[in-house]
Amino acid sequence: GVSFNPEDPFLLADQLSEDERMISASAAAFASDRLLPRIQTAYLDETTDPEIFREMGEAGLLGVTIPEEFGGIGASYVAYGLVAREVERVDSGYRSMMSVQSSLVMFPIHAYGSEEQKRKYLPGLACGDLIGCFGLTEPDAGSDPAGMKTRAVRTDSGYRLTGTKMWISNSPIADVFVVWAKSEAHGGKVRGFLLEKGMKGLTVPKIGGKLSLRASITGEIVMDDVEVGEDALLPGVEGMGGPFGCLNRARYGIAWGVMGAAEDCFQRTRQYGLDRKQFNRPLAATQLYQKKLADMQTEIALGLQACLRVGRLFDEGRFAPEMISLIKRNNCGKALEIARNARDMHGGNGIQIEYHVMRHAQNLETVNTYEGTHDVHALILGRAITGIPAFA
Ligand code: TGC
Ligand code: FAD
Repeated sequence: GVSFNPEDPFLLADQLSEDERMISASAAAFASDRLLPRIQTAYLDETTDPEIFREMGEAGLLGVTIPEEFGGIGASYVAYGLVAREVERVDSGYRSMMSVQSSLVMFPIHAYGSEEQKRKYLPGLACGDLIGCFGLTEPDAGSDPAGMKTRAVRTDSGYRLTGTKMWISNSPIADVFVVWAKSEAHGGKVRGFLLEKGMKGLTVPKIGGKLSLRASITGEIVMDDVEVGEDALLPGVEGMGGPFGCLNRARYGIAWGVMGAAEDCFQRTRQYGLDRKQFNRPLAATQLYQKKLADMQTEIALGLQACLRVGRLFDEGRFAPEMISLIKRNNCGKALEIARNARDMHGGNGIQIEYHVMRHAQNLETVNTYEGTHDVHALILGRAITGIPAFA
């Protein structure tokens, strides 16, 4: 037999390739050396250091699935998930910065872009010299992005874009904008456009006052007759399948990422329970505390194993979007519950920044909502189960 490892109950590490283990270890080292020391101040002050992108790029953490010729490392989707898990162990906001750049900006440029667009943007995005953002959501189109109002109309030399995108991660500090709009010239179908910082008519106000994900900057993308050339159009995709193809990847990464946040909560709570005494014994000696730890460990072990399974299917090209809805929904909901319990199990200390658990819980409120809310993913699964779409 083997001895049971409470931090890796199903021997997940055994199921990874040598490359995947190496990438995971280097992401873990980066997260603890470079991200952890900054997070408390960044979170309290609601500041995002744009330099983090360059540091992530240097560490090889941006666009890991993108081929080497464009600056990536051509790694597996399992490796990408492992990176998300390690980064989110520190903070969901840092993982957000990484996953938007990798899955929502580099992926569509690589998958739907022209050769010229790939050469122009991907290497800079991979090394973090360029920061990207992804504009799908609008003030009146969140869960129903097909209801977007942003329009592209043809001009002599390209397109003119008008509309407002809302809740956009990275937008105030972005150099490259992947924006989705209904294009008159394409029968009103949704098309992707690449905008650049400084274009006339383009403004990116920051959304302040967030009580969640405070280390990741969020803003709007306001397009007031922004004129772009024909070369700004992503030629390779038409319709909502374009943005959804990106979301599949980001949602998959989030399913791994939130398990990292949950693991951090679990490990901190286990240690706290061993150290803290009440009634002359460690909290961890009580049945209730142990039961809660066992519940946490169980959900994390099951959640990670499910991520690995979907990741392998992803790498084999055998995934269905519903599989991703299942793990995104389950793992976000479970991680949020774990973080809230961890907060409770820390007593009064649990509300303090130094104990980390309440920050995770606050962050996970956002993660449970973005990239398709918990309930929207239930409806995606419900449609697959019954054959009846219940959205509208
Ligand atoms: P529906 O009729 O289902 O589909 C329309 C077209 O899209 C195709 N499609 C997909 N393709 C690939 N992958 C998927 N997952 C796809 N889902 C749908 C579908 O085949 C169809 O294609 P075609 O060619 O037949 O037209 O569309 P619907 O409008 O009824 O969709 C409903 C619903 C609820 C499923 C969808 O709208 C949805 O997923 N809503 C949630 C919105 C969302 O997730 N937004 C995320 C914004 S980005 C973000 O939050 C970034 S945060 C990042 C960070 O900081 O980490
Ligand atoms: P709504 O769609 O208005 O939903 C409100 C509530 O109604 C939810 O509980 C929802 O589940 C429920 N609901 C909605 N429709 C139904 C239905 N048919 N049946 C039952 N219940 C329903 N978007 C981007 O494009 N790019 C980004 O980079 C990005 N980053 C983000 C960063 C942060 C910090 C946040 C908070 C959001 C970000 N988003 C981004 C937007 C995010 O994807 C949306 O917030 C999300 O899709 C939900 O949309 P909404 O906020 O409009 O909520």
